[in-house]
Amino acid sequence: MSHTLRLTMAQALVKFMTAQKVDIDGEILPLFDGVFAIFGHGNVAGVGEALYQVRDQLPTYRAHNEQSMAHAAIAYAKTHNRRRMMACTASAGPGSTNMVTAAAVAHVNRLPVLFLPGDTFATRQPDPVLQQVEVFSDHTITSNDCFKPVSRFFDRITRPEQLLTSLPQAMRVLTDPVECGPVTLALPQDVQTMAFDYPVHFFDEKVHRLRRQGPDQVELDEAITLIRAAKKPLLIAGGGVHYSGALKELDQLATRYHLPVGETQAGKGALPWDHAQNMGSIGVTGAASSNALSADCDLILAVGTRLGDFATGSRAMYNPDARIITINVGSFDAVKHKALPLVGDARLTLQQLHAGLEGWQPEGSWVEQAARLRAQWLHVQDVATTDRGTSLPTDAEVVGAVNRAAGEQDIVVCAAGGLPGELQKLWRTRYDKGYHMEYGYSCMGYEIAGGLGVKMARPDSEVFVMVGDGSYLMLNSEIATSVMLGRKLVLVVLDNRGYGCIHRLQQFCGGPGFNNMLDDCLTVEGGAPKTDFAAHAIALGAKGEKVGNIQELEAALERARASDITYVVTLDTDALVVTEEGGSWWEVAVPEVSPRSQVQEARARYETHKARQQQNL
Ligand SMILES: Cc1ncc(C[n+]2csc(CCOP(=O)(O)OP(=O)(O)O)c2C)c(N)n1
Ligand SMILES: [Mg+2]
Repeated sequence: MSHTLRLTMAQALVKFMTAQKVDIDGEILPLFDGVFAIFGHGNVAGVGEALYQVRDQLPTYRAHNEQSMAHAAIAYAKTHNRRRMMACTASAGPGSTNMVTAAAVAHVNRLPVLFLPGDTFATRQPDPVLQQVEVFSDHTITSNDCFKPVSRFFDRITRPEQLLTSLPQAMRVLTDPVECGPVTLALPQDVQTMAFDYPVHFFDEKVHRLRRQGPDQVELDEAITLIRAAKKPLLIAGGGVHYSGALKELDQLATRYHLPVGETQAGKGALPWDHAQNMGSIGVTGAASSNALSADCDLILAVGTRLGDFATGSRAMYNPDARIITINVGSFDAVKHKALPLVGDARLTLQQLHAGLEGWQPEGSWVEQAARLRAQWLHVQDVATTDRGTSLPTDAEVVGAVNRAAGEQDIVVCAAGGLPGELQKLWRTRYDKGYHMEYGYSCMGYEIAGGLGVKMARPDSEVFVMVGDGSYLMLNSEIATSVMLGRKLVLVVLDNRGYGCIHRLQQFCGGPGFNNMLDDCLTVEGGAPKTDFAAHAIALGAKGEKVGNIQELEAALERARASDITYVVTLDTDALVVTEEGGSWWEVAVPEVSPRSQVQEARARYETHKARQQQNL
């Protein structure tokens, strides 16, 4: 009996992928749910032929843009809390470099995607081939080297037998709670087609399980001592709470010890909005309640968060005298902000903290202050999201209408523009996966493609994609894919005729309206045309309509819900009005010298905030 199997490198790769399984609460499922592919020279003959052979176990999805198909793969993995994932293959050259931005999105957000870019010939015999970037001084470099800084693991498979050692490493990274992120295997097109006698056991089924690392006893004891000394604690919940599946543990800890909880963009939904300990979002686009508590607390327990500038108000928001404890599965994040690191899986660590805090509780007045601030913030949300009946609604009013239309198990998706701020402040998240925001890279063009990935992961949920005119125009190709695959989305396009949030930021920094809103740009006489987003979506095979106010939007959302294909509702919105309450300073550097007095004034404000920030460095 032969103990080897003669396969091409590409055939071995996809066969190996079909053997990878994951254990989710006792259910064994394929780890890779499919492959997004746009073929071209560099992957059609090798990888393409191999994918065809396994199409029944590992479906191939043809998308319309390499960057956006990878966004869909990212959103898919995020919706599955990194337990299930997709691969993306593209042709050598432009097809592959189109995926580099998406690799960065996956990298920043620590989400697993297997990137399989085609690469130039390893033999180099036909060099230079079509789409080959020639580096004069170094022939080992190809355009796929661009993936290196945005991959957690990179390899170029220049011989078929390299898979034997490379694929286990790739799987380690894709399934490791700390290192999790994009993996790139660059596949020279000739090597994809080369055969090798692979050992049969290489293709044995492998079941991956989430590794849970408990906290170190010394770090745990130190943390418990510190918390016991605190009177005014605040817990910050980040994305790690979701990925660890620590929702129940968070709820129990927060409830038992009356801990106020602020949620980051990635953490939102860790507690349902109506949980008594949920103080709303925290940070630059956070709730006034969480932010006020962060300025006054004596201890911050940061769980599963990178503590990025949006969560910390560029380090100027928290009480500089507060101690910070960081519960994080990775030491890289745990040591930030002069914190006491408590390295470990969030679920296990919260369980052990819970047990160790018996008998402790925060000061009564702190608990009361938190409850009061929470009630005030809920009132702000109510007011901001109520329809004022105008023909130019604010983003907040649209958020309110979509939130009311969304059911218990539905999901809102967003990434860039003014909407992430309004959504973070105002969206009432009913369950853990109800709020899908890509705000690690905040990549314009993630929204629609991301919605597709979410829908593929949760076909029974209605997926509401909220997107600005700018992001829509930047990358909308996957509307066609959503129609083609029958993965229905509801898109709400907020058309304020330009890059509204950047325009406001420009004004805040003392700048004149310049090159952001369409009316402030170089255009032909008569100005930039009015884009008909509904007609555009219809042209791609979706349904679409334009509405004139919130009341009409609510009615259109009903029709959108009833539709069985992707449905686009567009409306004009106010570019200037945003929710003033809540929020905090965000460091954006302002010119030190300028002939404009507005810039000089903005610079003076900037320096005041910088002074406060210094106390927290
Ligand atoms: C790929 C990418 N390019 C540029 C930016 C910088 N940027 C952030 S928001 C924004 C404008 C977004 O416009 P729109 O989608 O219309 O939303 P609005 O700001 O009007 O709410 C820009 C240019 C980005 N985040 N991503
Ligand atoms: Mg806009």
